[in-house]
Amino acid sequence: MNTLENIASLIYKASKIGITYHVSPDGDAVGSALALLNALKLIKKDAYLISKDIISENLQFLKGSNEATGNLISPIDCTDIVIVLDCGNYDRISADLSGYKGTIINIDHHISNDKYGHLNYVDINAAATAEIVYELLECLGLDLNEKSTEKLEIGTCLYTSLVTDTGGFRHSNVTSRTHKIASKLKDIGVNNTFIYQSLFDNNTFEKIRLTGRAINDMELLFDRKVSLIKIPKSYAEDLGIEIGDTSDIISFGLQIKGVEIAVLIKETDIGVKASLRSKNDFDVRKIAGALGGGGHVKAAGVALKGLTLNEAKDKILDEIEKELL
Ligand SMILES: [Mn+2]
Repeated sequence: MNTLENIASLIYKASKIGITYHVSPDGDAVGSALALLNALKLIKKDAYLISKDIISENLQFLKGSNEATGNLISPIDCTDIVIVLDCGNYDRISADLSGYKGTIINIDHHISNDKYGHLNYVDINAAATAEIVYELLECLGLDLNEKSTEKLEIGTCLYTSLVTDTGGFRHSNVTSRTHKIASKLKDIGVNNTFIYQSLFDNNTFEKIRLTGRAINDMELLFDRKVSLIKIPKSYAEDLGIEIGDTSDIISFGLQIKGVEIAVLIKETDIGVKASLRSKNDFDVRKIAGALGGGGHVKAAGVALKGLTLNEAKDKILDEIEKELL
């Protein structure tokens, strides 16, 4: 049975537990994973992080983030369960599970989740995977009303997930549950200002200049309903940085009056990565899905391997045109 109670009892029976998330982990992936990691250690479980990725700098204030070295990419021997958080598809797991014979538990909130686990708990009404992790911690018997250093560290991870996956509590995925959990976390001393500043008021000058250059080249298409931002690798190279996370850059595309869909495409070593956001009813997951990607109704993405930026742009605009007509 795919219930949190069952997952909790499996966790209690297990001695060695691996935790992982989606590749290029965002705030929710990292916050959920580290909240669970710290909580499992607190209940004396031998838990560890499996990660092909290194955690981005603005998330390194979270306890346990240093465990993602990029070196441990498959489960260690005798791992009873691997818990995959915030990851909709097997191919996007930031771990190599090909030789793994144990139990895979998939905990997620993406509507496009493939249910690749032996146990799958997918709650598409959760604004962030951290909401599910919070409930799982309750099932594990952790008292999240109690103030302690450990609980504060766990709470900081969970709150970070909520803030990042809801755009600072502004997206339509926010429910009363989101606020209830945030409220409980605030009660145990979670510092929302510190978290916000660590996440967002922490950019390098070069990143802001990259943002400026990307915005400068933004195009408005389809009657000014669609904004498009293109980021060639050379932009970042000129500034001596990696392109990195671009979720803050795409949000500028959506801030324009009348724009319904924002598209951001960036050049990578293997092709192009595209992100899509929508303001109202337009389902960008459909666009990403048609091209082999996935995500949520208002936030989706797709990797377009082997394409140039212009080829990727044409493909995406073709799909958008089909849906707009
Ligand atoms: Mn998420």
